[in-house]
Amino acid sequence: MAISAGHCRGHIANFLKRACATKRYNPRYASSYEVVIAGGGSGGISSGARLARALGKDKVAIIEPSEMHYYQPIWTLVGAGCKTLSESGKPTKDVIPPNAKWIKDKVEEIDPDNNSVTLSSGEKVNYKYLVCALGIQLRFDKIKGLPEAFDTPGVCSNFSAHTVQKTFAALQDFQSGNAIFTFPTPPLKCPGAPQKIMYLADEYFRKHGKREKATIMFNSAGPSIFAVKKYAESLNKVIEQKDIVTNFGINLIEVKPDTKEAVFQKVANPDEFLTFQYDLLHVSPPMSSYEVLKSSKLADAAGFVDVHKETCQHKKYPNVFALGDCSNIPTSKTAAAVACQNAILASNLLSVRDGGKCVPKYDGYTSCPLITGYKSCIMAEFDFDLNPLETFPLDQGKERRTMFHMKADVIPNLYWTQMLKGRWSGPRLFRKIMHLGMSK
Ligand code: FAD
Ligand code: UQ1
Repeated sequence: MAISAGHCRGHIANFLKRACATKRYNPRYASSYEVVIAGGGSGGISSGARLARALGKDKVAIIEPSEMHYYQPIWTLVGAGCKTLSESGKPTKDVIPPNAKWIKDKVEEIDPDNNSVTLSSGEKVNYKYLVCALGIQLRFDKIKGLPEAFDTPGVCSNFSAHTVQKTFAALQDFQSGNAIFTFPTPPLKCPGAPQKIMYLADEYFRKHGKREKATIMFNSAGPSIFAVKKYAESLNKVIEQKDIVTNFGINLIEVKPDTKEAVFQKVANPDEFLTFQYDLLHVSPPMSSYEVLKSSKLADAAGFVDVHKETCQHKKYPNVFALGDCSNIPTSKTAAAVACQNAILASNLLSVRDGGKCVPKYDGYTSCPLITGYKSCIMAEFDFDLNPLETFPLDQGKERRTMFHMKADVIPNLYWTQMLKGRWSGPRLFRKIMHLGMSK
């Protein structure tokens, strides 16, 4: 069949019409910003606030699909019944920095060779600088039977806004039997969170006269209670005092809600399985990087954004930066780490923009306020080498009431009023003052 020029033009016109209908190929639907931030959680908002302040109106766009911004660290206390889910969040519109533009959509594709990202709507957003702050993905779906088990009593998780309120209900409903708290194979955010809720459950059961009828178990895929020796020693004492059973090196792989059984696989011997009856099951799920990162050229072999650990700058794309849970910075994934990283990232990005260099400043500071009861907390703070890097001139390896108030009241306030406004860079300055300049 002969193909005429008119025939071809018709096809092209039809193709363009269809493409425009989906916005995907229509240049009218491409926008451009000096800085694009993928993700409006702790890292995206705090670094966005600094960059938008420095660069002025509409130079910074933050791409975030959620209507609500949550302060996840307080979910431990929501699960324990002493804070509410609604007080853990604020509408995203209220935390977007004044000079920044909120793009309420999801990043579907990142193309660092062409300095653009594509949204779910099909729209392209071009950038000069990209900040990746996408967080880490919860993989409840990786545990057979778990998504369905969440619809049954006693199965809960502090890790998500959808499941955290079930935790307190499970503590209240529990009468006797096994209360199991799991810890997954890394990576995970806040590696202290799986055990904090267990200590709170212990105290709750004691207060309500049901501790003697309970066996509390920490079933962990890890080899020990905590990676930093100083805090592990303190936590082992807490575990002994509270009469908690620990089973290390076992990983939750299946939940059978009909028979109330949890199946674990031995990490060292994957052919061996252990099944426990549960009356309460608190699950800390496995986690992974998001597909959008895994499939991009920004990822390392594990799927996390491959950045220099002391500068937050990408190893191959100098106009790309990352912070927080989506980065491969080898420190414990926490909001406390993000507090330091957001300041370092912003000053390095602005320096590169002005033709300067990145300054290697980040020492890996991270913190895990290890709540051990309704009024006690061990304030763990440490660096890349797992050496304690403590703010206060007292032994932070001890359980303290003051540290509980820091965690429950002072730090949340610091987060909302300072960190999200780009005015909190972590406690380094306080540490120096309190140690009379003798600390790192
Ligand atoms: P997030 O704050 O999770 O933000 C990521 C954002 O990216 C989200 O808003 C998400 O909607 C968005 N996003 C995802 N995919 C896309 C996409 N495709 N396109 C656009 N946007 C997208 N930290 C502490 O410091 N101390 C603690 O005591 C503590 N306790 C914790 C307890 C629990 C139960 C949990 C769950 C976390 C805790 N954390 C704690 C960890 C802390 O909350 C995280 O480390 C921190 O929020 C990381 O910030 P982020 O910006 O990297 O990720
Ligand atoms: C911190 O700076 C921070 O960011 C706001 C947290 O996020 C939740 C923390 O948990 C901690 C512990 C810190 C460190 C601050 C102090 C005062 C020790």
